[in-house]
Amino acid sequence: MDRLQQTSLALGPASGRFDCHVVEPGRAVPSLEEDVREGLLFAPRSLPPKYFYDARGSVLFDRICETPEYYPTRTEDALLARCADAVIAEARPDHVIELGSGASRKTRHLLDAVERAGLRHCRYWPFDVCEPMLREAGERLLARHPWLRIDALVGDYLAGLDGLPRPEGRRLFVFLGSTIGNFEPQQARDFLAGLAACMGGRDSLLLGADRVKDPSVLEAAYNDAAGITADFNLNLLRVLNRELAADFELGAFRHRAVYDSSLQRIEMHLVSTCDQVVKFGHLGERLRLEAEEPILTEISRKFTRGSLDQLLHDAGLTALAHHEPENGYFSLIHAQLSRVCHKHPL
Ligand code: SAH
Ligand code: AVI
Repeated sequence: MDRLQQTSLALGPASGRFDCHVVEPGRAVPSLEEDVREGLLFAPRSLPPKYFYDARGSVLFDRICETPEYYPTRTEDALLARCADAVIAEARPDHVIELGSGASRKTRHLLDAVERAGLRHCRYWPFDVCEPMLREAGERLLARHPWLRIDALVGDYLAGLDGLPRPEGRRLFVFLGSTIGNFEPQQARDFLAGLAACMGGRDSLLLGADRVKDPSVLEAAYNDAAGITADFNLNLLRVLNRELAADFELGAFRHRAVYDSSLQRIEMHLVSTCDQVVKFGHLGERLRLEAEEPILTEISRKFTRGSLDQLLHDAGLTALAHHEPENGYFSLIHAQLSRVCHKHPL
């Protein structure tokens, strides 16, 4: 806990069971201002997806998960319900550490399984960039699991994982939702290798990853009829307006999400609908956009069983179990360090 700084706590009755800590960055990461200067002011324009997740963006993502088109959450939820007992029986965790935990809704299956396995001493450590969502999710989980203790971690996992707590005992790391797909290939390998470097021989990782499938299913998932994904995408411009005193007109942009079959990824853009100039008050900069000019706001890579095995292998991890539904829409992989896997199974 030495590298963690504790923040004040505003939870009600369950406050004795909830703490919130700031995870100090292990290495410097670009600020929003730097990302805008590097990525947005010059074509091809792009921004990292982490800026979606202010309080409003996190709620919008939670609503995306409820849309009929966005199958990943429902599919992973059903898979977890089915395999949580097996994962917990194998991992026997003293700590569950979840990266990019968001609303932690699917995590309830793991915590239910922890309870059924009689491991009520197990602590939950959700790690996310969005503190309001950590607190809201924490309240919900504490109400559901009266035995649970939560140590929420606020920070940016792209700043490295060295600042993560290293509590004694067996740790189950969890990275759900196919958030790994929002990383470029090298970034995904480095991220998982960094995670592997934090793991000991008795620790394991549960990784959720979306699979390659019919492009029409994929494109529908990122173009829901109710327009919630479009709102989520446009929310990025609200973040820029608020944080950098920019003057983006949200009505002058259109949401676009298309599947690139050769790169096996959804690409999400904000497209300027006219020639326009946007001012950044805090930067003293102007952004000139032509009609139809795109800003890449997110990639969402889709995997095959083979590409997932390769990714894990490159990061020094080996699958202990690979869970998937009959239609092969999603993978949940329980993995361990490769160097201990053959010698000492969990
Ligand atoms: N795991 C949840 C949420 C997925 S959405 C699920 O499966 O439904 C992605 C989550 O990752 C969001 O909660 C977002 O706030 C968080 N996130 C994105 N970039 C992050 C970063 N760089 N550091 C920490 N958390 C991040
Ligand atoms: C968090 N992440 C895995 C989501 C995805 O599917 O790539 C984010 C998202 N973007 C639009 N819809 C959902």
